[in-house]
Amino acid sequence: MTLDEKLEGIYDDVLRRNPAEPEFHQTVHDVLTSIGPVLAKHPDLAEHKIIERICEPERQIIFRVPWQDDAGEVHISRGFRVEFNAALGPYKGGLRFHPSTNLGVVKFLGFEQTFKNALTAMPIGGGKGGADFDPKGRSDDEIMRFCQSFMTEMYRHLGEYTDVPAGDIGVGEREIGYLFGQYRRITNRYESGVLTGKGIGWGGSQVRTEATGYGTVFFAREMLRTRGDDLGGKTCVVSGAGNVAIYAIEKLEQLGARVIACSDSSGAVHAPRGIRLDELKQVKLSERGRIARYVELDRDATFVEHGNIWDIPCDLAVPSATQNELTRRDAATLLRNGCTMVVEGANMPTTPDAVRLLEEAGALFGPGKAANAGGVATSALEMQQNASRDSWTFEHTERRLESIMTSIHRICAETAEAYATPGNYVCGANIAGFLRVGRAMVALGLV
Ligand code: NDP
Ligand code: 2IT
Repeated sequence: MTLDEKLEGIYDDVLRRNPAEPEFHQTVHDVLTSIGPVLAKHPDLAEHKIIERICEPERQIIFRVPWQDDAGEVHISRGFRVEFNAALGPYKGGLRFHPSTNLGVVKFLGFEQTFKNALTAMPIGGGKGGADFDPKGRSDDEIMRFCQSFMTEMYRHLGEYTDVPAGDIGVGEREIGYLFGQYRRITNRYESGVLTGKGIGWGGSQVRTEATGYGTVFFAREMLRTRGDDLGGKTCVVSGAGNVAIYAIEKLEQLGARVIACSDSSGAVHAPRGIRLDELKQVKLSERGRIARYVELDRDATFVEHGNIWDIPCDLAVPSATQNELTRRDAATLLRNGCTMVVEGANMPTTPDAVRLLEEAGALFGPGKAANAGGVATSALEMQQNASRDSWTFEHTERRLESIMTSIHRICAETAEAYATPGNYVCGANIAGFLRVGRAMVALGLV
């Protein structure tokens, strides 16, 4: 899609100042494409150069993370924290441990996070971090040493009022525990609100583990409701088999849908009678194994090595693994096979040309910055419980999550309507997020 002349100039500047960061370029382009009509209605935002400022992270931190493996060999990883925007609250966003992590990836995630967090209407700014460390095959001791070394540098940039990380790919409760332990030791402060995704016994919140997957499904349910439809009997394909995928599958099954496939980076599992969650959790959460092992526990399922999960016919696709995992070709296959809806559990999993194809075909499309915001929203609920030294029940917390997802859906739908793109959740999410951050930036002055 084309940008008007002014936005084109801003985008060219972003390209020039951030070379070789294709994922960051992609997310900026996505937002700029939506916000043209906003500037016409709100000239003050243009006057204060809000777009130019929003595209420039407030602070970018890159650091060396030395660590030793179990054999005593020394490794040097690279750590990142991009503190993108704190107009609405402390920087907030996850940490990713994956070998593909680089500055451009962290910036794309931090940019998305800024808009996503605004959509939750909670007091959280946007940030993201991580390292190019590959946790696959590493022992528990190696993971702990890595987390301790990472935090030994990062602690100085964090604080419950400053910057509050959580998990993302390769970072879950175990890693948050080691990171929190090291932060507590270095600072000598039991500052619970400095990290979210903690364990229930030491300051964590009920439902945070489930929140991203559950929230994505609540969002999908709201989208279907606009067409007088529901999830009952829908056939679904969920890519990935990590935190987001597992709990998306759980909630889809609870709401009467049938999930027939999931995956990891080694291939896809096809279970026409429905994925069995206990077995999937056993393989991925308890054993930390590869997805091929699942078919040993479910004889009705088949494993397709390096198989493309989007070749499996479904009504609803929920990409929940990583960025750009669903291409235009995949979207064409999905549509040909009768798929009418794609909802993003992951961050930016659908390529721009795939999104366009889905929109042109009239399929429902739920962008990640709205659909997967339940994770970070529940992180904000965790911060709220930590600040008041309280802990809520599962039922209460899940009701809060449900109502937040309903509100996010409503603001996206209403904003899309107000800006003459009814049903377009990409425009709705980008504009609503931009307006919330932009107005706060104007109010806080030129800082
Ligand atoms: P996990 O590490 O728990 O799981 C990631 C899953 O995706 C694994 O099955 C992994 O397979 C697969 N995967 C990761 N990278 C790749 C890759 N490059 N190619 C193919 N498969 C890949 O992470 P999460 O479930 O937490 O995160 C999944 C997505 O959801 C990410 O985009 C993340 O940013 C996003 N997200 C996460 C939130 C959270 O609260 N955790 C909140 C909102 C969004 P393998 O094990 O083989 O690598
Ligand atoms: O992408 C995301 O929203 C996350 N990884 C969760 C961030 C958080 O702070 O809970």
